[in-house]
Amino acid sequence: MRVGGKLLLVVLAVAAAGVLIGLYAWRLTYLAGSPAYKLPVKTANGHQVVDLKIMTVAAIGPKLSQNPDWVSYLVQTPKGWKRETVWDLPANATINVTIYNFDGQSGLRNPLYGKMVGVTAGASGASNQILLNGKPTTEIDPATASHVFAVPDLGIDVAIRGVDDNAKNQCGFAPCQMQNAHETITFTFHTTTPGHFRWQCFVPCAAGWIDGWGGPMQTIGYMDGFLNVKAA
Ligand SMILES: [Cu+2]
Repeated sequence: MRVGGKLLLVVLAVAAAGVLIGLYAWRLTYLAGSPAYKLPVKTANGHQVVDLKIMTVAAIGPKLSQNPDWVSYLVQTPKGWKRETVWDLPANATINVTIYNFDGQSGLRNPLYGKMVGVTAGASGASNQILLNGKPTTEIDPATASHVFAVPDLGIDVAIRGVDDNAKNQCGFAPCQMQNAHETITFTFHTTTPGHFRWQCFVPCAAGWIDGWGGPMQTIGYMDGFLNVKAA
């Protein structure tokens, strides 16, 4: 074969590999594990507001996943709690978040993630704070963390305190009921420009996986997702 022919083959092989890798990454980030859920938008004084209610559970259970023992996030929709972690949100909007956490305490490896960053607490509007069961909180003991809701590109980090080991009436698997032991976390953040922003948990909470980072920690639809911030 002439040199030119060999070169052409190499170029084609590299291009094909690039396309396959691109498709794999696209599938992983846009499709795998979770369809996108478009949150209902309200308008208050000409400003767009979204109420985002989410739940974190120790085990998703057999009704909502083929991996019933995987740890997971869920979102509240008009059709009930869904294992969907890709959320469509409007740009330049206020997002009021409520997290009901039914899972126990795993602990953070990096204590820095125990601090609340990039969010405000309730009506007071105090920055870098959340309300933990109604109480303004700037950080939690990293050892008590159950999960983290972090959006690195938006500078957001919220540590979610876990349910005490001795709490009564703990939830077995999702969807959990409000009478089950839980912690309630509320906070507000703002979207600005449109974009596709990754969010994820930073507590190595995947029980049974190497260092707690496999399975649900790296699969969209469990401990990771995306905010699709879209122009109105
Ligand atoms: Cu987690």
